[in-house]
Amino acid sequence: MIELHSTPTPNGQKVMIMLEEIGIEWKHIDVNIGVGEQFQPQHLKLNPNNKIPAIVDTEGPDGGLYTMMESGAILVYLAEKSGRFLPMDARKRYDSLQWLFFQVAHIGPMFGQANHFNQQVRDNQYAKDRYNNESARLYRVLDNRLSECKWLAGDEYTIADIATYPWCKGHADLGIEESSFPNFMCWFESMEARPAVKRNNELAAAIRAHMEKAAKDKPAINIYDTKDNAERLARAKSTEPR
Ligand SMILES: N[C@@H](CCC(=O)N[C@@H](CS)C(=O)NCC(=O)O)C(=O)O
Repeated sequence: MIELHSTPTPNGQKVMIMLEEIGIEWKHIDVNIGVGEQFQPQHLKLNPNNKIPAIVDTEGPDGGLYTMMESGAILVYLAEKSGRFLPMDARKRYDSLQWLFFQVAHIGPMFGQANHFNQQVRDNQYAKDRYNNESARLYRVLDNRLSECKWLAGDEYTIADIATYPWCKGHADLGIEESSFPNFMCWFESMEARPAVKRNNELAAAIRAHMEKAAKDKPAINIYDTKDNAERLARAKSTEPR
C-alpha cells in the first residue's frame, strides 16, 4: 500500500495519475502547504525539503517501509515496482527518462515561476516576460516533439507523459493558443481521454475542496516568502524530539 503525502498541485497530481494508472492500493494523506503543514516534523522526515509530494510504501524494495521525495524519482520507483510505463528496451527507456527529466528540469520550474509572477507579483514585468517567454518556448519544444510521435518518449505512453500533463492543464493561462500548438493539443486531448487521468482530475478537485474546508480556521502562510520558510524549517528542526 502506498501513502501519498501531498496536495493536488501539478507535482502531487503526477503521482496520483501514476497510482491510478498502475491500479495499486493507495491513499492520500493531506499535507496542506497553504497552512504550512509541510513544515511539520513528521512530514520533514519524509521530505526534508519541506515540499510535497512524498510517498511511504509499506512494502518497499526489501519488503519493509520505504519513503521517498521528488516526484520524478517517485514515478521511476512506481514504474519499476509495477513494471509499467517505463519501457525495458534500452533506447525507449532512455527516451522516457530524457523527457521525464525535461519536465522536472524545465517545464516544472519555468511554468511554476511564470504562474508565480503572473498571479502574485503584478509589478515585475522583467520576470513576467522572462518566464512567460521561456514557457512559450517550452510549449514549442513539446509541440515539435509531438509532431514526430504520439507520446513524448515515442510510440509508448510513459511516465514522461504522466509527469508533463498536470503542468500543461494551465496552458490557456500562459497564453498558449490552441491553434498554434496542434500537436501539443492532440497529445493533451489523448491524455484527458485516459480513464486514470479522468479519475485523477475528479479526485484532485474533491481533495482540494475537502482540504480547503479542513483549513478554514487555520492561518494561511505565504509559501513564497523564502525567508519565512527558512525560519520555519530551522524552527521545526530545533523543536523536533531527539
Ligand atoms: N522537485 C520537486 C518539487 C516539489 C514542489 O515544489 N512542491 C511544491 C508544491 S508543487 C511545494 O511543496 N511547495 C511548498 C513549499 O515550497 O513550502 C518535486 O518534483 O517533487
